[in-house]
Amino acid sequence: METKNFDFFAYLKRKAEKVEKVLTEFFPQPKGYGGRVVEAASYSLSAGGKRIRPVLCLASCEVVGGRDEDVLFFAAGIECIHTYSLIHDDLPAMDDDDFRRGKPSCHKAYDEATAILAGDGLQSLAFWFFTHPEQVKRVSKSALLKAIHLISQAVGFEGMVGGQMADLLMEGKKAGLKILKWIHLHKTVKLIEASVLAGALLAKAKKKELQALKSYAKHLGMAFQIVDDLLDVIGDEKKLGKKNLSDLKKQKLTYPSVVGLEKTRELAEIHTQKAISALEPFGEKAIPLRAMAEFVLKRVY
Ligand code: GRG
Repeated sequence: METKNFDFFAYLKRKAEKVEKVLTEFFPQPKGYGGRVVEAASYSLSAGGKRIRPVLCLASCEVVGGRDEDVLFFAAGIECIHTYSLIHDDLPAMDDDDFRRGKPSCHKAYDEATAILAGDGLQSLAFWFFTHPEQVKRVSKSALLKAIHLISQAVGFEGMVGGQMADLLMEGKKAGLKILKWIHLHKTVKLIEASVLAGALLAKAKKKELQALKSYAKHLGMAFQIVDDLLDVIGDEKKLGKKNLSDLKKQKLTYPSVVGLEKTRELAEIHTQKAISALEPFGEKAIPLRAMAEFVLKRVY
């Protein structure tokens, strides 16, 4: 399985555009006295994210023989959940970031209360997309229920929210690899895993296919988070110079702060390789998913 002749960026663009179309056409209008919150949500949603999770959902549907059209609304809902998590993560009570997706973060462009509500509204909107008649009519009801159940768990107390809580609790504290892995698995990996599994479930994947995709997604998610940690360090080095970096990174629990830069790079490569190996049963059909794993790693090389 080679990705040399595969234009991954064209693929990503093509798939992301399909999701974008649904998001744009079906996003609520900012009307009524509460229209400001819709504007704020729309501001963050259209601020230029890579759309990795919805595209993964489409790609895993495709690898087991499904069609994009059958999971587009579901994929749109996944992006709403992801964007809600970023809006809330940027709040002063959490990561306190002034910028997101290259633009002022939601609470900076609007205000904190509006940003909280925009995140809340996007989370509800996700379930509106998951259960939209256009989605319901295209797939088996039991598969759809399973996919919704899976996503709910992945982003709730036993997933992203739990991971975020642990991350906040560990701020400024010393912790080892075991805790770090747990945080990343819950905060980041579970939603990526659920995006992949949902796409496959909705396309009636077989048990063996789901197992392989679960392993792929888990390793891809780990590589994604480790690379994100590395990019943070690289970005901070550029901004601050190396000597102030150790002070800054004391606060944050990241792979480089726990295992060092060299081991972090090594782990990113190991997880990427494991993700790619998990795709073997799918042969050539898995080229887009393989290219996605390579893309994640390439962001730091
Ligand atoms: C607030 C409940 C709650 C959870 C927040 C998403 C999250 C959990 C925290 C974000 C912290 C962070 C930067 C984690 C690294 C992985 C990650 C989610 C990166 C951002 O995802 P991309 O690169 O972003 O897919 P775009 O903007 O392209 O969608």
